[in-house]
Amino acid sequence: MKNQVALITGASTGIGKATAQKLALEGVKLILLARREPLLKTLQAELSELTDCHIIACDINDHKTLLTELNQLPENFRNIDILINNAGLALGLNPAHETDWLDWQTMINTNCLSLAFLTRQILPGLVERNHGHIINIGSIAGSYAYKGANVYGATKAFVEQFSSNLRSDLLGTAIRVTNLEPGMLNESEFSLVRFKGDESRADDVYAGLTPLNAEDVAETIRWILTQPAHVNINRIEIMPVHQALAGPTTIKN
Ligand code: 8X3
Repeated sequence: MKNQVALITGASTGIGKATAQKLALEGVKLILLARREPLLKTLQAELSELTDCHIIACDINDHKTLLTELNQLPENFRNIDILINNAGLALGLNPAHETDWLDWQTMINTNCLSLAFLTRQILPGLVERNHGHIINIGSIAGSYAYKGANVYGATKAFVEQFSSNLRSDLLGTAIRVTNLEPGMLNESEFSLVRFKGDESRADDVYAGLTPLNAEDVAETIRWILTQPAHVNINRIEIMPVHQALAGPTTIKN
């Protein structure tokens, strides 16, 4: 992987940050994309001792700015080899009829529309060079229903099917596509974002159990990327031991 170029979205915290740290150790050149510039700058300063690091401080839903940034990438970052579509979020855990429509819109925009938009921009270069790997960060929520996951789970089902369909379209090329589906994960702002900054509700999610760490997922990404060139890992589902599939739920009156 040394000297390959990886673009990581949602790079300032959680899985994105841990993956950047992991790939920097392998000598991968990094383009780190996230909204919060100060966090990106701190990470850039840390990783620049190990590899070349370019930051893009922009909201992934601002497609115009994103396009401008991609069009003016420095020369040594232009040929992207690895795209890690990690930016995404869950908002709320209310039943569908009590949710905020804007939350649904934000999740669909970020998790589906912007992931597809960025992928569409990067794909032609990968195909032209007949080389590369796209790793989409899906979720167990894309495969299994749970109460309150409504649109969040549906966006991750989109990511799963999009990944499979990309594989079909890219058949005949050397490009690899993987959908990585983590379960419950701490050390990210996932629950804090889901509960809109309510720290005690977010902490409560992890009380009394050991969730995955961002490092666990980053190590899985490193493993996926380092498989022999003829091997495509289609999907990986990864959960903490303390989480399992609950099965159908019933309620009695
Ligand atoms: C998030 C996984 O289990 O918290 O993508 O819904 S879970």
